[in-house]
Amino acid sequence: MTSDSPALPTTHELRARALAGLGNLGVTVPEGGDFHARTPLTGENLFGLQAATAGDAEAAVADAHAAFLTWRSTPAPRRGELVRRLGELLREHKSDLADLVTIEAGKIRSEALGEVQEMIDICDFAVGLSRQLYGRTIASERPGHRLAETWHPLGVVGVVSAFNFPAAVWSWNTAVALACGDTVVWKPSELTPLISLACDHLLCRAADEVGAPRDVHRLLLGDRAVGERLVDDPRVALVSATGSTRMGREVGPRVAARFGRSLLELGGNNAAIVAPSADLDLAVQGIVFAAAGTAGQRCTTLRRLIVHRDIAETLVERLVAAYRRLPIGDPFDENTLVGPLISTASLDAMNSALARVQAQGGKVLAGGNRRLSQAAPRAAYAEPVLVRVDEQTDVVREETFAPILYVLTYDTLEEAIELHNDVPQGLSSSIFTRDQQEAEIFLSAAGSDCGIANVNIGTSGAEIGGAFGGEKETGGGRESGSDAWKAYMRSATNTINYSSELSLAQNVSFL
Ligand code: UN1
Repeated sequence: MTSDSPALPTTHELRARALAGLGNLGVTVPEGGDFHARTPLTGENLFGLQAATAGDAEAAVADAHAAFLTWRSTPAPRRGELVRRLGELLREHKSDLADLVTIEAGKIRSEALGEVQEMIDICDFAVGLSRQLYGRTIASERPGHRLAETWHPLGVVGVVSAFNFPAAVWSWNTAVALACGDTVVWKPSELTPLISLACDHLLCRAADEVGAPRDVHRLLLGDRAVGERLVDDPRVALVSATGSTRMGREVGPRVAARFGRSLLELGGNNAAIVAPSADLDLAVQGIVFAAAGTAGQRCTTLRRLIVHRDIAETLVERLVAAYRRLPIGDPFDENTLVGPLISTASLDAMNSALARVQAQGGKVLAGGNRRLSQAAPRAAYAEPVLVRVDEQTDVVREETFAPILYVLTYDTLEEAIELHNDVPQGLSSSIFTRDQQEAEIFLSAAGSDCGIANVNIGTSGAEIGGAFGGEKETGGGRESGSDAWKAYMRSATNTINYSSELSLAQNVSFL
């Protein structure tokens, strides 16, 4: 079904806006190839770019490895100066960077600016981190001995990122990896080359300005084959990959087969429990942002709502009203809250999930229509959809990367937590309640099994200060804040004998 058409900028206008933004950033676009930058706002191509060849990938890893040999011995606080300069440049160019995020990923202005802010925040964090790469000193069992732990850089980090956070997820990895003394080769999503060129350019500029080796960062635009080279190259010490569980299932074993490390941020199927005591005003706002924000295309998007039977009718009524009022359309329009899906393939996946869940007894309560603009038939604007389901069928247990929120009901908290955890993914979760006991049970070992568990706030929109990542098929990785930096370093345990005796541990005597 289709509904009224949104007024949209033309591809020509978007091309001009992208070129103006790139111009302000000082980026020269390597136009002319058959690797296309495109925009989901109209679904059309913007320019042809040059993709990296196998030879480019080989050279990028070799150069980044050579740079690593210098960078690893640069004092960490000096390395932090590079990240500080990057943060300053991101602040200066916030608006142009946000434009590119909107043009390529379709985010509304406020979320696109938020994405750049997330980059600035992680730079600030990593600058501080560059003076806090602490190891422990451990009490030795032997007299005249000291036992200590030292953290060293790992090597080249291969960053494979997704379209939905085309810049922020790169920055979580890159700012932290650089502070830790690693160098980075980045393979961004094929769907977001322009923002990638802009980030790479600002980082190269920062490197020149602070006198860091230029090859601390290399960008490889290209398709899956380019990413595969990073996965299989033994010089790439860590592969940090964000994407689908299907992708992670291939990357993880391939990297492990060569004894490399991987850090995986894969699919989520995030749920919120809404208890009878919940503040419903707060819950409705939190739910609608988490489920319909970013057109349902965050890993942290709320996909399942588990509502207590006593309040289900009231809450659903309020959600239906909120869904009917959601402004959908041009993400550059200040009033829009829901921009386009990334592609018509995403819309097809959404429609197919909806058809399947309806065949399994699901009832659409609001939304679900395509908004078609005659001027942009290749764009995929869709109404976020609320679907009532009686049980957690296979469709509900899958991650469909689109704004579908399944609503389930429960009677006891135990049952709610069981439903909550009964999916293969384990990224983010939340409970809306005013009952402290319920909140604490949800946060306890017997509660949510996710890497992120929140109270009275939605599942999406995490701050950079905490570690970000999830369990089960989400892949187990932790990025961003807290001590996620340890994934980008290796530790060495040092035993130092400052006595004049050779004493053996475990009271062993020899000679
Ligand atoms: C992602 O969707 O890949 O917590 C990352 C959030 C954002 C990051 C999402 N800070 O929603």
